[in-house]
Amino acid sequence: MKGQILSGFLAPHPPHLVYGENPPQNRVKSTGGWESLRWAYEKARESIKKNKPDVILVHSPHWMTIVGHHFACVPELKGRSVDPIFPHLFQYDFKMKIDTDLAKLCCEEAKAEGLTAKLMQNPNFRVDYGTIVSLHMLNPDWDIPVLPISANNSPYAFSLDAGQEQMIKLGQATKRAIERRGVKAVLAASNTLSHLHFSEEPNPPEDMSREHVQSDAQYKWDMRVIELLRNGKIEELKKIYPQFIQEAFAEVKSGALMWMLSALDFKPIKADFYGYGTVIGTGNAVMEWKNSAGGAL
Ligand code: 2X7
Ligand code: FE2
Repeated sequence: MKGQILSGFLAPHPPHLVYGENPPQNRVKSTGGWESLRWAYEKARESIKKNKPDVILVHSPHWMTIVGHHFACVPELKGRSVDPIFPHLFQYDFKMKIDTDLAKLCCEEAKAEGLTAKLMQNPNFRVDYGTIVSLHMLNPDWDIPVLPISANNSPYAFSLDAGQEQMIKLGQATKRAIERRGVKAVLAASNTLSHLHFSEEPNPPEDMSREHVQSDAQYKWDMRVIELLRNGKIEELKKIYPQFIQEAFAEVKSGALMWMLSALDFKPIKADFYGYGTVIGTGNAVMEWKNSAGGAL
């Protein structure tokens, strides 16, 4: 059977969301916080439980690779992941099953697109917090195999255009690999929108009286982008993307959103908006693109 992408998610990864939730895997405990975003993720969790995908693929900016696009290819990875910037918020004991057959097909298809691609086969690899936070927030039961994909550094080291072009090819390669593997897949674009944040943290970090947008300009950018995405205006989004990235310092520069939209063939799907919230001033939206809404299923 030909595989298919059931849906794609914009699944931001501030470690504060896991910290605020207090799951048993996180050694650091909080009194809560960032509820609007955490409750937005509850809607994503419900959708995943309902659709029962075989695999969740995640593209994270915090697994950055300089040479090529890497695919995790070890049957199980486990260990403790600590956020290098917020180690007091995130010390997470992870354990994940990986669809290694899909990793191999993704790597093959990425090479067929002319990309440099590699399998990551180090059994002691410490998975980055971006991958883990998005996956935990989407499926805290960890009962669905996953496929972590690295963010190649080209949008930063080379140029935005060349970098995004690579993400578009990576998206197409990912789609073909899923079809060949014959699985029902969900894609997670692990990205914050506006990304300038405060340099001082309140005590405790979950003091929500101190949480707000970093600037009105950033907020306006986020709303403009979300409005386009809610209305399926992908071609218009592409036009303003460079300016958004530059002016809002948007984390989507690292490629996850472009990868996901490309895998969905840039269909004008009206994304379901589950919620928006700031984390230390950055703008974060949880959204879902149901592939069936674009007439593909
Ligand atoms: O990695 C992040 C992020 N993207 C946004 C906010 C806070 C922390 O970490
Ligand atoms: Fe980040």
